[in-house]
Amino acid sequence: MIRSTQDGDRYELTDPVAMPKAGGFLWNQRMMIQITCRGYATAQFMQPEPAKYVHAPNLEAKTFMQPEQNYYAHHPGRFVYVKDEESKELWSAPYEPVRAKPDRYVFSVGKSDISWTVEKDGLRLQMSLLLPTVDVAELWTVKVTNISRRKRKISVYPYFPFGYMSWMNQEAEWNEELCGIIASCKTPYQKAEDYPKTKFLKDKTYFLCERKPVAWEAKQEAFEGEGSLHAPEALEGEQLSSSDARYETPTAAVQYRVEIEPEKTEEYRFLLGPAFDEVEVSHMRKEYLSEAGFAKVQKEYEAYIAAGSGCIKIDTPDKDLDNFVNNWLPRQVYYHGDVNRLTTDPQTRNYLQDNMGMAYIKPDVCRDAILTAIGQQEASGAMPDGILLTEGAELKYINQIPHTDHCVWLPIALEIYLSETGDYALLDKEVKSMHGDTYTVFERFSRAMDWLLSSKSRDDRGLSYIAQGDWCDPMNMVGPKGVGVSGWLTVATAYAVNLWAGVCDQINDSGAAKKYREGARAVNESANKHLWDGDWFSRGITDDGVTFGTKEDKEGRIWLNPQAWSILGGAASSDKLAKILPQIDDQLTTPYGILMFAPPFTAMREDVGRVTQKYPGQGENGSVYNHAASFYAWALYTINEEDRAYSCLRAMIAGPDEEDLRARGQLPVFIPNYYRGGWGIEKLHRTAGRSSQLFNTGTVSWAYRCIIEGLCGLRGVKEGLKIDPQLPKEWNKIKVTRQFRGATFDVEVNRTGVETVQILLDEQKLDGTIVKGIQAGRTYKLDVQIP
Ligand code: CEZ
Repeated sequence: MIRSTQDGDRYELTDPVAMPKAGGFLWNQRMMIQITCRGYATAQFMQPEPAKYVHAPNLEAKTFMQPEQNYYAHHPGRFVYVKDEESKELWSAPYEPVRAKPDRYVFSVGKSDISWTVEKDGLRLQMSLLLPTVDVAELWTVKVTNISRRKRKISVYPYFPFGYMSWMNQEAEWNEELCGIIASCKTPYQKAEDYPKTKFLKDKTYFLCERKPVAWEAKQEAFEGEGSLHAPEALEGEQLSSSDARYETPTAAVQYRVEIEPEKTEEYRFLLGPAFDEVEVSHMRKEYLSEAGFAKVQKEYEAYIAAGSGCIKIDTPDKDLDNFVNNWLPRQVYYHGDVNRLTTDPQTRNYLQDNMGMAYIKPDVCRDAILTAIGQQEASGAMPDGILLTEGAELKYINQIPHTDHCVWLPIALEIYLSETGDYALLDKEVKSMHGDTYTVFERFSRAMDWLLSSKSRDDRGLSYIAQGDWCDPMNMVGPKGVGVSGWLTVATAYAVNLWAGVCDQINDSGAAKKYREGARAVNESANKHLWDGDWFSRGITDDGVTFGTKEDKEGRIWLNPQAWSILGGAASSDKLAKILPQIDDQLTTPYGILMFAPPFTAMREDVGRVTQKYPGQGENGSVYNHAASFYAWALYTINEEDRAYSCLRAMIAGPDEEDLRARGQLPVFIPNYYRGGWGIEKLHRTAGRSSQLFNTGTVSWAYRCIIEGLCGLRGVKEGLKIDPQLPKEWNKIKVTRQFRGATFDVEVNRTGVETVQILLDEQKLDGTIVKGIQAGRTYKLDVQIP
């Protein structure tokens, strides 16, 4: 049903029915597209706010990317109908809208293109999608090959519906000069003050054909007629009616009538995208719509993706893990760090975590992001809810709701950046904020930590206020009165402040280090005093003084985050750890990963908030929320729990067995933000494991870190590279190639009878476990023996 090819850099699905929502995604800095194996697509571009050039057929609400999106017959998609002009038989590729069973079907997701091969009744149809690196456009190739032994008379109809573009003004028509269908609209608005913003929007959508078709439809109604998408009326006749759309739903369908000899192929190229005016359309056509133009884009885009191929290649007993880590995980990290989920105001925590992963791919991007973020630090030392990335950007949606955790992510991102680069000079850089004050990076971080420790952020007991949310966005009703506290944020504060103390140590500021360590110690003491529930840490205390996430709770009894971060921040002593870990094994572990909490809520808890209203087992309501699981995996590596860490990480990747793949419904080409929980719960068990299909997730930076610094144990420290592999017990050997500070490390790790880790560096015994004095450009050979 699925297979990987060529060193795992493509995944192929050979059945359009087994995993209907499985898909792939491509992006560049101005757009992204997610497309399913059956041809449904969701695309958006930045102008600079996210916008669409292809729409749903009804009025759409503007929102962030949704999990488990539903697809329906008229959902935007990219399709090609094929009609046998002799038998009048009709089918379509990739699979929708006709849903005729193909004789052969391959959906193939590559890192820089997505393609399909569909065979039916002696014809082979190939479709493939490319994106340019900078411009917003889809480059489509469609090839039809006669694989039967007789000459065939067929019509080929690419069908790229535009949807309901606007309730104010929309139309579409064939443009002879541009050789394509051009649709135009006015982006709807109501406030007069919004008019200037709409003036320069790309309100045209074009579908251009390299080869002129015999006919077309620009009006959706004319295409479907009294038929349906399974059998559009327009395809019954000999020729499409060459309609236009005048305040009617626009579409793009074109017809090629061809006679093909056996073994012959007809090849077509198309361009789909948004434009401001016809001049721009014409420019896009010249630039891209040719064989040479496509070939150039393919090369450039491959190079763009290759620039994000990361810093590690592994060869382990787990080949599926290798495929994922060597090809797909860095790609997903790169996507996050390069385009910030295509928002102009990413949530501060997302921005910092998405960019911290870039420390392994393009460290300068991480550095710039840290500077951009602290350039928006408030005068109090607090961090805002979102980081504004373009001029005129505003804090929207969730960023208008006060969350109290944003400072925590600063030292986390910084630590990773410093480990990877050793660039401690960054700390001395002066940063003038958007509010006008100037401090060095060091001072800004200290101010952020001071804020976390101050009485503005903590109550008399020393616990951290939650306001209307912490890392868990929808936990919005624990502390709206300003009293409720977050158990997670309390232990996370200790982690952040401790990390910062560690940085202070590295620059020999022992006074500051002492102060912050003492701060963290006090926080941990408060956590232990007020949040320890006997076998685990509770999740918080509400405005009304009710502690939740405790043994007494029937729902939301044990939460993963307070446990994971009590390990990271030091609140959990070894006695407590010995109690916590088995509880996580028993209560939170499922075949699809570790749950964010359990059991899921089945009814609103007004003192916790809308997280309890999400569908049980979905989203933050007790799913395998991979972001939370990735914190836990990292925490496990910090205490040498390599087996638990590996299984936690491994469960984030769909497959390899078929049953698992079917349950998840997703190809192992990205980690989704969640897999449904509810495993073992009567009404929820059937859907347990199902993927959200949402590739926007803070998980990936942490997962990549876990592989590099945890599993492979190749972690940067100020003086060099520290070697401390943590292979799962059943593994005896791995090979790794690691890029680090400009040098290459070829590493072989073997489990032998040694008592402590033994390291040979270029065949010489290494003193200790740190390779120092690394020279960029050199290749080092490391032979590591582990107990
Ligand atoms: O959003 C993510 C956030 O982008 O959820 C995480 C949070 O840490 C990330 O910053 C955990 O809450 O209900 C909501 O508002 C949700 O919280 C979503 O917005 C959620 C989505 O899954 C987006 O990817």
